[in-house]
Amino acid sequence: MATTPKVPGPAKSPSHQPAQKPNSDDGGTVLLERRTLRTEPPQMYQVVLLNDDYTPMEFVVLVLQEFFNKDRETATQIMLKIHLDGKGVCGVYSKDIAATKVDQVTESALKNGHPLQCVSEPVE
Ligand code: TYC
Repeated sequence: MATTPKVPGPAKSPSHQPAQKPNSDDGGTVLLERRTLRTEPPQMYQVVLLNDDYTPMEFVVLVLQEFFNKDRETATQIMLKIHLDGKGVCGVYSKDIAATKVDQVTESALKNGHPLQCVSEPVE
């Protein structure tokens, strides 16, 4: 069975480079351009802590150290930012890791009897 050489078709999504026709000259030569398919980077998610009136500041600092790997000074700064602004970003992760962080923080808060709220949201 005869096989036809495959020529890349036009780009199907904006993640591809713009489609171009094969270049040709008048001498019967056809140049096929090699095109690189680019993969979009994965959507990232920021994990956000919300302020409330009851969770102790010290507990929030410990959460930031334990689950978000912040040193004590950075954790304290983030906690104070949340306290003043109402919310603050603790870290940016892939979807699964962000969901796990939310679960870990929520479980720890519940276990310790604090109403601390933690959510994740897509970046941008
Ligand atoms: N506002 C709390 C207090 O005054 C402290 C706090 C900070 C609570 C950050 C939650 O995400 C939070 N004890």
